Amino acid sequence: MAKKKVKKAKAKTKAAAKKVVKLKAKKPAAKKAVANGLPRPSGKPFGQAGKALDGVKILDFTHVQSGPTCTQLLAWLGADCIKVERPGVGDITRTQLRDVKGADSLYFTMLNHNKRSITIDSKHATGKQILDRLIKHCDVLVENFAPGALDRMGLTWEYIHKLNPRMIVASVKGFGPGPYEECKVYENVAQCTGGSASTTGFRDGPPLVTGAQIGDSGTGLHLALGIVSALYQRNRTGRGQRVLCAMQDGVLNLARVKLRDQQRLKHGPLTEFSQYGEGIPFGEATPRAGNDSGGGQPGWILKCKGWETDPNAYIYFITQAPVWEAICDLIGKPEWKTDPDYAKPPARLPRLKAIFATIEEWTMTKTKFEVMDLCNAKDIPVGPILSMKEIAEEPSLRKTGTVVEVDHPTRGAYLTVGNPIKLSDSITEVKRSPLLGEHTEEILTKVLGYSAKELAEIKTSGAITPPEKPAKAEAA
Ligand code: CAO
Repeated sequence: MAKKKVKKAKAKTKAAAKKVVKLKAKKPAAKKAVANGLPRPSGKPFGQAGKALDGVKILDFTHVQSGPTCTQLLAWLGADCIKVERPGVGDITRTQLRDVKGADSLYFTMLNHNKRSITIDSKHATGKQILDRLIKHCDVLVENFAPGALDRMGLTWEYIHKLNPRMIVASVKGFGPGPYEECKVYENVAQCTGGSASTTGFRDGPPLVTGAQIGDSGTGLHLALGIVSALYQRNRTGRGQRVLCAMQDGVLNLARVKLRDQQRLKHGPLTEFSQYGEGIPFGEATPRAGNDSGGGQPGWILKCKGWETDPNAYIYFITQAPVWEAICDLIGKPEWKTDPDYAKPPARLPRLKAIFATIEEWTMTKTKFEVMDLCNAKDIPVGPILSMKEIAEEPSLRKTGTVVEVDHPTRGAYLTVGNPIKLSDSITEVKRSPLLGEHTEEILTKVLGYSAKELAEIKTSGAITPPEKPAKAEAA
């Protein structure tokens, strides 16, 4: 009796399994999807299946440098970036550092490619209604106003999230929550408060800021990653979230090796710093290290042929341990290979200044490009100091789209830096920056669906046109 029951049960299970298999096989979706439920790979050739961020709509409330860097990256990756600007004024950088009279400055054009511009007075009642529609239409709002400015426009997180629960609100601020959160911040303020300036420069000189805009562009870059991550999470949760990048945090993230060194100080001197070799005691904080490498391989900037007249006839030379013997042969010091004072890295540490002086005697007999060729043939890492002129003229950078020539209706052709992130299936085309309000009508009618009558009413309302007396643009 019991055996019969078991047999029956087994037969039932088999039938059920067959049914399940049959049911699964019938599902039409199974034909379209691969086993893990994802769509089948595109059959189009690489670079022809659209852009990575196609379909992502950005309400771009950014200005100056940090925010525009972020939204320009997203626009290059395919997002539709709608830049909202104050009527008659626009992003303050349009007129800053102007080189061509009456034309948008390079400061603006080089940070706002691939975007559309709409002018809206965000404090005007009709302007607010238009913004409400844009909030409902877009996926991400990006802003880098002074703390509280977005709230003062009535665009609090609660308000935005209620209008569009899927909206991601991304902000750059100078500082995160804490004693300085209300402060306005520019590039060099962030470099100083993020730990970069105190660790840059020469020991016997004042702190230095760097030319690379690690506070503005660096934070914009961090913000772009935050936005893409929030978009990815939204696929799962269906919900938007706030993304905050503080410039102090962004700089500190880029200067993290210096916080590493701060903690190493507790355990003794930083032996890879030239200060150690010179017998100068360390203080309480990570010191400025001149041109020391910052990593485990000692390096320094050395003069090359022509340094007397060319301020960039220099090369960064790294005495990487595995190629030490090749360096000795190349610079004509083969005896150093076996000399106990030079053969091993710890023995070299107290002598680095003299070692680099000897290598420099050799580099000064060659141009920086000759040193580059000779060293790389032996796998010795070196970096010629390239001027911006040399970079602008470098053919290989033009070829890869890292330096791009763009045409502009009012300023003519200019050079810009293209997208440094190269995706094989999402090729970047660099399109010129928009003129102020160039796409206002197009966005109002084609994107937001306003009728011709409504457009006429908006035009006379004053929401998209400059006030009688345009607000004065102040220098940043
Ligand atoms: N319509 C109406 N008003 C608008 C507007 C629009 N379309 N766009 C901006 N405004 C208003 C803002 O609402 C704000 O008004 P309130 O002060 O009355 O609220 C006003 O313009 C000025 O905005 P702001 O304070 O952001 O600009 P600022 O020139 O005074 O300060 C900056 C600039 C960069 C210091 C500040 O925005 C800031 O600290 N941002 C965060 C950090 C940052 O990104 N810094 C890097 C800048 S790049 O070097």
